[in-house]
Amino acid sequence: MSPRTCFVGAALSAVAAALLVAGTVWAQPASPADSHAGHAGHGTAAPAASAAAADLADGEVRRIDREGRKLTLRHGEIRSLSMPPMTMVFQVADPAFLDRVKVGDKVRFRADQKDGAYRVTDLQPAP
Ligand SMILES: [Cu+2]
Repeated sequence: MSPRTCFVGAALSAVAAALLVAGTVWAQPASPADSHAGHAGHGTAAPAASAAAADLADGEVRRIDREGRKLTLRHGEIRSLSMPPMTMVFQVADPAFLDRVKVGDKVRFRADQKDGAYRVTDLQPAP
């Protein structure tokens, strides 16, 4: 009686072990596939989001030149222009931008390069 019970117990634990192994084997291909899908999702979502965010650079207003229609900004990286953080003078596409901000304001802005000069094409208060 006792050996038989033992055998059944061993058989059960063998089955359990097999299921455990099977479960592991089953789980193995599933989780890389899942994380892959997760990465793929990130891969499509992140560039779109960062492309939109990359357009807008961070800046802080250092100087406003209304007559010259210029704005001095200390800015973070401007990816669209491949420009590292620095303080520099920008022309503004619309002089009205200069009325929206004051020295010391944190802003988000878009800039392009036209005829060798850098120009702010969009300016908004930083969120
Ligand atoms: Cu710059």
